[in-house]
Amino acid sequence: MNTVTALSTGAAPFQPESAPDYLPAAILRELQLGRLRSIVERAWSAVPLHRSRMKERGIEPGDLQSLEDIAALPFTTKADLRDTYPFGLFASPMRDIVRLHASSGTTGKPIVVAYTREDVDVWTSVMVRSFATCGLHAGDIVQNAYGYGLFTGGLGAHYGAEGLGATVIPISGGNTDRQIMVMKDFKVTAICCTPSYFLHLLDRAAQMEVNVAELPLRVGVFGAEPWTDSLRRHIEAAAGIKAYDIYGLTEITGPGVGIECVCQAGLHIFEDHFYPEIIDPDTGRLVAEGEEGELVLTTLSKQAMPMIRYRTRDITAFVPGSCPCGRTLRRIRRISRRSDDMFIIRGVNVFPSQVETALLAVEGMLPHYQIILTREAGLDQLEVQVEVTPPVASDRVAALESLHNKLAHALSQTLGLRVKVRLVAPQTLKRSEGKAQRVLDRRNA
Ligand code: DLL
Repeated sequence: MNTVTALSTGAAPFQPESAPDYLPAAILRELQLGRLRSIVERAWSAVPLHRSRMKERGIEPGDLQSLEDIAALPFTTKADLRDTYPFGLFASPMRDIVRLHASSGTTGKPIVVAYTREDVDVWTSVMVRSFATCGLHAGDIVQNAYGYGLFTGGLGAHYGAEGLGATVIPISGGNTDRQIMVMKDFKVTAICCTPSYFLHLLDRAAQMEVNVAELPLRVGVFGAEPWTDSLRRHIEAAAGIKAYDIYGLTEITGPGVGIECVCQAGLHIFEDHFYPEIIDPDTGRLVAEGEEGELVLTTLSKQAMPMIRYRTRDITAFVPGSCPCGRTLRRIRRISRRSDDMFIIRGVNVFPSQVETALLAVEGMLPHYQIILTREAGLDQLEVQVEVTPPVASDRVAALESLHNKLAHALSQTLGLRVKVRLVAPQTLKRSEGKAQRVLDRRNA
């Protein structure tokens, strides 16, 4: 038995879609260069922002002679998506676009991404490869508790698990008691959700006197938010499963940019579709191999919305050397944190600036606020404390209550999350002497 077979968790047959995972490096690089050239050509000819940025740098698609030349291309940022909202970075006409997804922007508006039929197929294939990488196969019963909707988690995992030939339970997020009933009664063997939601499921299962470790569940595919190796160990021990880290982002495709294999020694990036670089976030230059920095991704095959050198703001490092699983795809370490102020609550991305925009649109609020993150029964909670103007502070209780409800509604509409609100009197919140510390993260306190 060779190493690959030995590591592929016994029952898992080789998944034909996974062949590109094992390409010799030289062939992979050649494939990447060919795809890079054509995607840059597409971005240049179809997207004015990409063309003007390249022109500013005096570079044309034909200048790309080697993969290293990618460093001459300009970066794309979340601000570019905001400034071209909603469809300004699309490279395909709407009649060729079969799907739109969206994720939080830095203010009230989301960022919008598009997929052609071919893009959905590529996304499905990287999700099939993701599941195969962590040992899932036809015959598995997959409880997909990522949210369905504009968030990419639900549909991404759904298409991938179906493509693999597994049985999908499209239960989406929430309704924890029903999740536990389904997990038990449907003999679920794999679950997909955020690691924090799985913790909550475990807590609730214990209260319901269900011992998850005794169920057929054997694999968890967890992502959409940062988590640690210690949390993995805790989950694996408590649930009697193997827990794998899956990474992705809406701007690039959704989940399926990279995932851990059974060695659990870094996330393999599906480099035939996503070209990774790691840069120093301050200088924009590549860091030395193995050093930590910001992950930058270029989509090598996306038709509807090519992304050139997208600055993810996610901090990681390449894992040096080759993986015992036999895949030649490079690996990154788990995402440890972000280089901006975005935080993630129950898998939903939140920027403090979104909170600010929403609360200042409500009359009677002062721009003094504090965001407090806590964890109750394994579930993340977000509370916004905000000072009200003096006339409001001296208002009747009924008026305050209606204002409270109005703000809570405005915030949940903007963020797509239930938010606790506490109105406080003027001059209550601590003032900062330097950078305001808007977010108090007490989740691990
Ligand atoms: O979270 C896509 C996804 C869905 C990934 C399901 C994995 C599983 P967005 O909502 O656009 O997309 O959020 C992307 O979430 O830039 C990271 O900051 C963070 N993130 C995603 N996966 C991980 C992970 C989806 N495994 C943003 N570890 C990214 C740490 C993660 N952070």
